[in-house]
Amino acid sequence: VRNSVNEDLLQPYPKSQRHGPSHSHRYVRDCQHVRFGNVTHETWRSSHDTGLPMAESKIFISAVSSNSAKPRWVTGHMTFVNNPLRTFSVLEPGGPGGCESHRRETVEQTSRPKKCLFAQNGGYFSTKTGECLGNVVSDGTLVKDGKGVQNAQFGIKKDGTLVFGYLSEEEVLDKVNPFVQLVSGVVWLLRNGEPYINESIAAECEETQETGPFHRFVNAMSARTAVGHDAAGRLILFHIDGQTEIRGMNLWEVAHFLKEQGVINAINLDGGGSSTYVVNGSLASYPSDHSVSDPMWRSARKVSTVLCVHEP
Ligand code: M6P
Repeated sequence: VRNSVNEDLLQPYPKSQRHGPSHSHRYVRDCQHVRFGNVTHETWRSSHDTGLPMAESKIFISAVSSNSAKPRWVTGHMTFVNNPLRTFSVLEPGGPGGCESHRRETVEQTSRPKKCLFAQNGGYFSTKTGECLGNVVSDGTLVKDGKGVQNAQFGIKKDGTLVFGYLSEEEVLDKVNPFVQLVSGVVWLLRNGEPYINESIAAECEETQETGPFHRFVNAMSARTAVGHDAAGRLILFHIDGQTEIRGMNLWEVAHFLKEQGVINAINLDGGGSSTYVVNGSLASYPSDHSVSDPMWRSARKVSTVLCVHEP
């Protein structure tokens, strides 16, 4: 999500799509490859070994080479979370009630009262109104109902199952094994270990022409964040620094990077100037937004929901 210049480049929601799905869940289900049957999401049992440290944060500086160009250096973090049912929360901006009041807050501010050891920005929001977009379930409470929006979702169910993909409204509102955490992204990056970007473009986007804003959103180099899981059922938070069209990765590069690191399913979350990584309440990334008073300095953007790793 960007502020002013080139407003649409990292804004994945065309105006017509900001208040609901462009396709019905039925469409998403019917148009996917037959090998997936009727199921439009993937599930994985989360790790719940309490003997392991709750999480590990790793820093990388990696070369990304796209075809002919000189390799670019990209910096970021991967956070590996054990027992995510107990140690991971989706937080509303600025605390409970933040989605209802369309609040925006820095990741540092949102993460402090909850004592998050690691935190990063999460879901998309309206840059005009501050509204949390899509579905949000925070610690067992549905605080934002996306009304069947067909964007890539990540959630954890009450029994610890990790869920990635497209959900019907009934699945979002399931009472038998309800979601205890749920957040909406844009683009399902990896499905069962393979890039699912072209399928996501078809499922999430009404712009079918090659040069539409959604393709620009996917192909733009930028700061990015994502959430996924590995074979052990660890939750994996991904963050990279960047600057839209200058530094960072496009979504294909993110998907390949995650695949190489053993990630099985992953969805893309808000990026660009929103991309922020916080350790113990302090900024640990290089945000791309320029300070308003002097563009020499960079400042962390006030964002919407936060992914938080905390003590059980
Ligand atoms: C605007 C300004 C810049 C910022 C850019 C980021 O141009 O606020 O300081 O770097 O937006 O936009 P995005 O989030 O799309 O990367």
